[in-house]
This record gives sequence, C-alpha cells and structure tokens, in this order.
Amino acid sequence: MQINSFEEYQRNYQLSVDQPEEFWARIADNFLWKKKWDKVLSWNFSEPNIKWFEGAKLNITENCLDRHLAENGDKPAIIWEPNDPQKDSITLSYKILHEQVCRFANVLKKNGVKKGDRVCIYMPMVPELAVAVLACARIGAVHSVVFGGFSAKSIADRINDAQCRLVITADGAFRGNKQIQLKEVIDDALIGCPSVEKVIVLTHTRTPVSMLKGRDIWWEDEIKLVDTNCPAEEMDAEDLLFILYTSGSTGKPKGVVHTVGGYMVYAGYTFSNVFNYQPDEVFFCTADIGWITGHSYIVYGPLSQGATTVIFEGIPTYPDASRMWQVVEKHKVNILYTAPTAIRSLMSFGLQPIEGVDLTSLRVLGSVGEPINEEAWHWFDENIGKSKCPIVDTWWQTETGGIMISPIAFVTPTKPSFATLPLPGIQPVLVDEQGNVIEGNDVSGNLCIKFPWPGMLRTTYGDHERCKQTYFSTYDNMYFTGDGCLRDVDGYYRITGRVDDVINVSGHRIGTAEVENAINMHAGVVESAVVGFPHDVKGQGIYAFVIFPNAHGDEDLTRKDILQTVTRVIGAIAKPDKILFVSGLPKTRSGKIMRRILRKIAEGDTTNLGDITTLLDPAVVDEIIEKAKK
Ligand code: 6R9
Repeated sequence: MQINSFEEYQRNYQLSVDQPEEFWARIADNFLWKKKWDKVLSWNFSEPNIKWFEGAKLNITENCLDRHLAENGDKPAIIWEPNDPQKDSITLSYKILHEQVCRFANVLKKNGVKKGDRVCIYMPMVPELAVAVLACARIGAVHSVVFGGFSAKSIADRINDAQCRLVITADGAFRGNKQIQLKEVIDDALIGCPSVEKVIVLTHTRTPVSMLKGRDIWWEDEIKLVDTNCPAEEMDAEDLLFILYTSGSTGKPKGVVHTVGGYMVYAGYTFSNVFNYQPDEVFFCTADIGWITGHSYIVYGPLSQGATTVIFEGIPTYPDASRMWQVVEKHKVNILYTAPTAIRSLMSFGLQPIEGVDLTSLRVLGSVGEPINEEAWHWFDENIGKSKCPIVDTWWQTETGGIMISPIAFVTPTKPSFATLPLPGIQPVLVDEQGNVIEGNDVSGNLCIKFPWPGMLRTTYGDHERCKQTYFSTYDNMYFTGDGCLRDVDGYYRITGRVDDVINVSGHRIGTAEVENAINMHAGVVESAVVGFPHDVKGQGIYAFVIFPNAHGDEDLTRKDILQTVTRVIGAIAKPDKILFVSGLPKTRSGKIMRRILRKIAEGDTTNLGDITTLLDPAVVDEIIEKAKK
C-alpha cells in the first residue's frame, strides 16, 4: 500500500476518486479482519450518516499487536524516553507490550468495565498510557484521553459528558522541572462525577496521594491479580473506538467520535505513506497522546504497521534546548514528527544546541498542528534535515482522524509552508462565503471536503445534532473544516488558519468563547472578549479585553487573579498572554461584539479598522486603542 513515485500517487489519487470503494477495499485488505465487510461505504452528509466497512468484524489491538508477534515479537514496539535524561529509557517489545495490554485489559474487566463503557484516561507520557489506551480497545471500552494540562473542572465536564465509569490516572507527572499532581486534580474533578466507580492509579512520581476506600486502587496491585490471557473482543467496524474532546466556536468542547474500522485503516495507511515508513525504522512523534496527533501517530498508526514508536515524557527545552536532538541521537530516530511551535522555540536558541549532536539517522521530517512559517521551515530543513530530508507539512484535524493534505515523503515535491496536495481518498474544495465552489487555481476560500474518508468523525458524543450543525450545515453536502486555505498556481494547498472563533496556541485549539466564559467566572468581571494575535513562538497568543470596573486598585494583581481563574476553569494552556482592562467593548446596535476590530487592535494594526459607523459607541474604540498602546 506504499506509494513510491509521483506517477503512482496520481494513479492512486484518480482511482480513489473514480472508484473509492474499490480503492479503500484494496487498502483495507492490508489489515487483519475477523470477518470482511459486506459494504465498503454508505453515506450522506445531510444527517450526517457515514459507515465504512459495514458488517466487518475486527479488533484494532490484534492489528497493532497480535499480528506482529510471529515475526516481530522481539522487535521494539515502544521506546520510552523519560523526562529526566539521567534515568534509564525503557524498551517494550511487541511481545511484552501485548502481554501488558492483555494483563491490564483483564484488570479493567475485573473492575467491571464492559464493551461500550467509557473510560477516562488522565496520565503522564509513560508506556502505561499506551497500555491503558490499547487495553480499552482490547475489550471494546471507549477511551477518552484527557491531556494532562487540563483542570479538574475540564476533566469533570468531559467525564460527565461521556458518563465515564472508570478513570485511569497516575500519582503525578514530570514535565521539565515541574511536577503535576495528576491524582489531586482527579480527586477534585470527581467531587462532581457520580458516574465514576473506580480509579486506577499508577505510581510514577510517587508523591503522596489520597486513596479513597472502595474507589481508588493501585495499578501495581491490580496487575498482580490477573493473568495475561485476554482474547480480543470482536468489534463491529462502526463500534466506537474513542472519544476525544476538542474546542470549537462555542463554549463547550465537543466529544469527537471515531470508530474502529475506518479509523484503523486511515491511521495505518497515512502513517505508512506520508512518512514512507520502512521496517526497523524508529519513529518519533513529539506530540502528547492526549491530542489526536498522539492517538494516530504515536499509538495506532505506527503500531498497526509494526513500527517502533518513541514516547517522550519530557519537553524539548529540558534540561536544555538540545534535549530533542539528544533524543534523536540516542535512539537513532529516523523519522521526526513535531510542531512549528517547537521548531520556533528551539530556533531561538541558535545552533549551539545542535553542535556535536549526531542527527545523521534522520531520513524524514514532519510538521503538524499549525501553519509553519517559511523561516521555521528552512531552519528545520537546513539545520536538522541537513537539506537531505523531505519535510512533510501535514494538515489535518481531530475530526479527520488522520493526515489529509500533505506531501508524501520522497514522492511529492515540497514547497515551504505548503501542505501541498490531498492524499488519495481526500477531495478538498474551496468555497466562498455564499457557498459557491471556487474552481481553478490561484484562489482562496474556506476549506471543505466533499467526499467521505474512512478516518472521519462519525458524530459528536451524545449530541448528533451538534455534529451536523458544526460540520455539515455551513455548506450543503460538504464537511466544513473551519480553516481558510489558498490553492496556488500549481494547485498546491496552503492552510492559512482558522476562519472561526478558534485560536491555535502552540498547536492547541482553544475556543475564544471558552476562554471568555472562564474569564467571566471571575467575580469582578462584567464582560470580556477574546481574540488571537500573532505570536513569535506560539503562532497565536490569546488577547483578552476585559471589563472589570474595580480593577483600578491593583491591575497587576487583578490580572493574576483572572489568570488563576482561567487556570482553574480550563487549565494553564488557556491563560491569556495579554489582558487589557477596558470600560466598554465595540458592539453593533444589535449587541454583537465586533471582533474584527479587536483583532486589528490586538495585532497592533489600527490604521485601517474598516467601517465602524455601525457601532453603538464608536468612542470606545479610541479608548481601547489608547490603552492598548501603553
Ligand atoms: C492534527 C491537529 C486542527 C487545526 C486545523 C488547522 C491547524 C493542523 C496544520 C494546521 C496549517 C498544518 N493545523 N495542521 N494548519 N498547517 N499542517 O492539529 O488537530 O488539534 O484538531 O487542530 O490545526 O487550523 O483546523 P487539531
């Protein structure tokens, strides 16, 4: 299923458009099914109702583990690199990983988890996180991984939305020179989560934690009570595999739902092709498993292809800015998949951290999460890839399950800051505000996809109407991505950023409405408006305009109070970079905040604010501009 030339790509692409069912059936044949499908695809984008490989039976963990045992049982499946470089790394072979997954799956069963039950996972980046994820999949439980940076309230909202029965966590996590008290956060969250019956706690940082009788149990104790024999649950292709929450235009994060068969095929196919993965290569994706990139390209994609995948607990700048390169050298990484924000941050340390580090193992570089600026692209290319490694700038989303528009390494000619061309099976269209499809090249518009692909979301958990409204109602019969995009003279795609009220901070999606809700929870705040602004390292920063009538006393302290409130409500990742106290917000006569104006002010570009005559009180704009200058 690997594409090896541009001509082959074109042939495959054409086939995927002309005969999508034949195309995907052929790809799906490379996976292990307990029973093959009756029908490859049935769909409509109006309800929406999307089914891939209907009637097929499988278990994704047999594809990620069992099928590699006979020939590759001793091959490393996971290489774990700890936060502290002085500590030993750990390698788990496919055989050992299989054993651990089966054993932990039995722990879940013993604690009452059944097929279809939801399990929340809130863990550090340790091998046991992958074990927990795969153990859920083994028994047909639906995992909902929550990133370690979210607050107790965010976790509680997610647990309640999915009605999770069990939580898997650890005492704490190491991140650079910080420790995060994960169990404490879970304890706070669970005060408001009646659906949770059991909490399994892994020891990692070994900080003191409270253990509630009847509810909290230790991972290490539980695994002693079960054996390693756990037959894989037979799943329908369209059974739920996982829920992953992501931000949108409205205040409440959505639980994006992925199903077993299509997701597996798409994650595996894109992994194998985009990175041109070769047997025995080491693949290092620097994302956290708490995000979709980690789901698809640390766990499911690589393991389904029998690859060796690196799990890195730490951060690129700890203990110093050479760490990521040290990890590459130490584990002889062949493919490095990271984010523009990490590249920009490491760029700022100059070339010294790379000096003397052996990066010759690298063959392919990847970028994901946000637009990569040309400067960062060239720096990555020249200093890390030594101008020899193709860079795959991969555009995709939590909702798409896997990479959508991207070069295929060694196949697609690249162009800095362009995601280039759609992968086989993906039919992008650019649409104007009125919903007209924009044909031809050298054009830009809103990016939509007009035909289903196996990895696409099926629904938003517990609220199908919301899925329809968010993705399938803006334009008829199309999936709307929320991104703006241009197609250049060569037909190459360049993603220009979100066109909705979502900000992309260091590759993390944050809804402006979510941040506003959090700020507004502070007792003294009357109203707030949040917009994104260009940030040298993070890509975008968060700028909050806040009406706080009594902030005059100590503005700095009030700012800190607001940051603390946001940290409590969402998590530290959503803290505004700038807070400006204002006496009013620019509103239209119908009461809508004109964000366009605030965005301009946040960018520091006040020369052309456009038409402000429709504002209720135009004077407020001058006041904000004056304050923003200070
Ligand atoms: C995989 C992931 C999705 C949003 C997406 C877009 C932005 C992702 C990008 C990119 C430009 C790329 N995005 N990859 N923008 N070039 N190569 O990041 O999923 O967290 O859901 O974010 O990220 O705006 O809509 P997710």
